[in-house]
Amino acid sequence: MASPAPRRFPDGFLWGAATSAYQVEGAVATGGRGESIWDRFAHTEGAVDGGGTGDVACDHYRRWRSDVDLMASLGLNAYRFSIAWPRLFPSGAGPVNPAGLAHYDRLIDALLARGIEPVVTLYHWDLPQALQETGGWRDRDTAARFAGYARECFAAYGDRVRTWVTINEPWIIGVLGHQLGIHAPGERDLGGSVRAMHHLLLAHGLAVQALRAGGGDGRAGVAYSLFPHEPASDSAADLAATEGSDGYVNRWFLDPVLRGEYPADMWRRYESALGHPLDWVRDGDLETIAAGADFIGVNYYTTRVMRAAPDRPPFGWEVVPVPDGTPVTDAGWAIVPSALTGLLLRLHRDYPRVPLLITENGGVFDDAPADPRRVGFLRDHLVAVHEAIAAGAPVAGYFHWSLMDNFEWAMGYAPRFGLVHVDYETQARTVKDSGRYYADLIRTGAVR
Ligand code: IFM
Repeated sequence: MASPAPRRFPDGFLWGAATSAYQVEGAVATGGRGESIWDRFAHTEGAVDGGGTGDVACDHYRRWRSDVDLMASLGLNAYRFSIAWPRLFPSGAGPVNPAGLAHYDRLIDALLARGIEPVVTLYHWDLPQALQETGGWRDRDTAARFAGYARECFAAYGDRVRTWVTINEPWIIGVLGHQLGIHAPGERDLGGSVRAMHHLLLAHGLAVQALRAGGGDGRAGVAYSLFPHEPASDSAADLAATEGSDGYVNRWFLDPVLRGEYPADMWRRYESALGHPLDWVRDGDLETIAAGADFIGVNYYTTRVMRAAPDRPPFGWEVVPVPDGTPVTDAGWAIVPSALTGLLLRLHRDYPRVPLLITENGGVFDDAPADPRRVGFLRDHLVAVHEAIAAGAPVAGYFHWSLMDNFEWAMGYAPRFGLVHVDYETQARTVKDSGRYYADLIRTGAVR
């Protein structure tokens, strides 16, 4: 059978892979780094499967030179990584720590020297613990602190970094960290979570204002964890549950940044679940949040199939378990590449003219170095991205999650997401078949 015709991606497409500081850096007590909420949380008994912490992780803080060589050998033209806020501001505020500043300075220069564009995330969950002690994201002042930290990054690196992701996955931070307590800071309070999520969006807006005030040509966006939704049936109740959950997961974050308003249906739902107004939202906040975004960062992993569950708090709906026989990753997440096409086209329709960047996409597959399932996952998702581009969606790049196996938060080190295998005993890196497949694809600029 003839192989399918190559689907070519636009010139200038960013072919990248992503990581985040706490998941790969290790060296948590080196170079004057302060404690983060993830250090504190991971060291809490029972918080992380297998008792893992980010103390060593992939030792990327020390091995960054050879890791940049590895990226170059794969032909990546972009690398998305995050700056650890507690490396720059060990106690959240005060003078910047020169050793922390110098570390990312060298990394950025090394990337650029290899023709790899640095795409820098400012907040990928490692809040300085000192700021948690003054209320963390529940405290409005944390948004102002974030803006100060962002300003410092723009001043130090803005001559070389063009693309900034302000906040990674505000919904996950709110839900897992503040509502369900399974991520740092381990809080369980619905109101606290809604409040924290508002301050995260405010932090984004303040950072965008700071970036614009600096006068450079940098662009900024939020990386959202977006879940396409489907109803379990055509019943009115399941359709309402699906629309409601889409408000909870997706629209609550997209609408304020891109339209300057919270979705009214979800606002009512939160007020009724909490029994009081969302009085932490102050006059002028939405104007700040709607300072906007130069792109939408799309983190896509799987879908949510929803059904009504009237007795289920807080909103009377639930996610339907993945049916037997559905293709899943080793984390049990359904593999649905076509939903990525739909998601990109929906974003293009609902928030027109905003460029889209796939800031994360990947799956847990334990096989290595031969990992045919990840090769298939990568191919099928890139075909899905190509279909969206062909239908008019302005997708500017794709970042695979992840460059290498790393610390998967509360799930510890067992789930492996990498294009590159990491032996955590020796820190040896081995490129998986998926890494080689991705390198070939980048070389040709096309997927078959
Ligand atoms: O590892 C995480 C990443 O930190 C944020 N997005 C989802 C990934 C996989 O769970």
